[in-house]
Amino acid sequence: MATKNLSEYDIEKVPSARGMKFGIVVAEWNYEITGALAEGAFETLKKHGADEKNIIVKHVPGSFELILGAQYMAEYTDVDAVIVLGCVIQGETPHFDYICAGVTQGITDLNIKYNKPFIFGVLTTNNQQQALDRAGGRLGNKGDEAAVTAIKMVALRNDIN
Ligand code: RBF
Repeated sequence: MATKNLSEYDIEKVPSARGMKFGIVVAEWNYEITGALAEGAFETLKKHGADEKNIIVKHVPGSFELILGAQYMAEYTDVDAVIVLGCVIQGETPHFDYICAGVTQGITDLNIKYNKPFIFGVLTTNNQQQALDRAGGRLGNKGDEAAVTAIKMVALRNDIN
């Protein structure tokens, strides 16, 4: 598992997010964690120039529903990128492998289907402490990292297009 601080990045290498539109889909399961991821993502997008009114935040029950929630976002809004945020903790579920595999493949497929960035901000950890560490704790916030990734991918599209 990565041990780098997820909130540390080279600020010089992050393009401006001015004018970009983002969707954030947040799983309610383990909300203590996913709410913190969402806050991190939202604040990081704003920090880099995104307008609050260009960030749509929607919630789904669990990580498994992130796939369809993200598809709705792409289908029914004009966002440039979708960030999905969830937290699956191994100790709490025998479903762990199934949920993780389903979400990973589902989100991967959406990138190709829509030719649009769907950013994978799902923590898959062995226990709650590891998740807390990555949701604004000792190892930063995966939401921050997901937001920076979304900005970079939209900028890449704008650059090539
Ligand atoms: N959703 C999560 O986002 N994280 C979890 O750790 C998680 N654990 C689950 C454990 C069990 C036993 C079940 C049945 C569901 C779990 N889910 C979890 C919810 C799942 O993503 C989905 O919302 C439900 O399975 C839909 O009924």
